[in-house]
Amino acid sequence: MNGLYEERRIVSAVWQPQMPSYLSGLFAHPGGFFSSDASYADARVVILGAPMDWTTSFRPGTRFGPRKIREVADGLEEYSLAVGRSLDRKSYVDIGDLILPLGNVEGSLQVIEHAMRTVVQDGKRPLLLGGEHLVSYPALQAVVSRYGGDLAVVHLDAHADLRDSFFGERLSHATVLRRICEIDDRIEVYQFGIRSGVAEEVEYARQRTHLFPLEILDPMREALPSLKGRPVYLTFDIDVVDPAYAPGTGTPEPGGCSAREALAAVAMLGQLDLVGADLVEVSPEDDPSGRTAILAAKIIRELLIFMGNPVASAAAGLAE
Ligand SMILES: [Mn+2]
Repeated sequence: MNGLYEERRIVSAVWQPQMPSYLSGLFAHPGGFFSSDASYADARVVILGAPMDWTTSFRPGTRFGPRKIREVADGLEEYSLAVGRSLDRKSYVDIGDLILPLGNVEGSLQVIEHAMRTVVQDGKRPLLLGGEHLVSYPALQAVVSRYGGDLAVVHLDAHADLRDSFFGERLSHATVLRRICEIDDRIEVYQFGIRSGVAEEVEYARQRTHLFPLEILDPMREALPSLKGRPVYLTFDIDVVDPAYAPGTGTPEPGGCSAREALAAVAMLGQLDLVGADLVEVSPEDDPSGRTAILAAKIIRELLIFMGNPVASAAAGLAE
């Protein structure tokens, strides 16, 4: 540690996110991920939390994800050996968690979309902390409103999330990628690491997405070069990682990648123009060790380095 730990705590006690008035009424819990030095006006990347778990089908608890990820981030260094670069604390700001109407799915999605749309229209790159995976749907609605059909979506997950409905609900964390596909027919969706789904989803994927089952690194090496130069949105479900490394999630699925492979995958994404990203499904109550949230925080750190500074991507190949 380099003295930063104490500095962070002091800063987070007095720090104000300096949100513009058109956003400030939407947020509770001031942010403070890695104690950024930027104001909202100056930041290139904007971190925000969506503490929602209203449609979680198995173990609830992802509403506590954003808070836990911030808490454990205090234990990480600012420098990434995989990237060969430090966080630029002037490049990002953490504006805290959205105030969402408890149990109200559509109302919550509206709040998330409004906040994300505002951030994107302000020319910034959002980094959304879930929450359950359904939060990615309004996030993508907002991002598509700016980038249109040229957008590609990279989806890392144990689950295909392509059902048309789940227990009668069209808005569910089990249908979220299906809803995203429906926003605009031109959006290309690349799914990696998928190891759970039903036949209906695989059939839909054949028609509509690029689905790569089980593995992440080899298919990413194959598919990502074609995405260079295009705007890319990343949706990272922590349950793509094996429950041995990331037990703190609501619907764990054995047979996933290691933490190291997940970080190597993130490093590869640094080659792309990430215009927005989310990290979802961290459920701290299921993991007293905290390792899931620590992995999530490290992934966020790497994403911040890439998204905060486009030059950083040049070093990304090192980590493969
Ligand atoms: Mn999942």
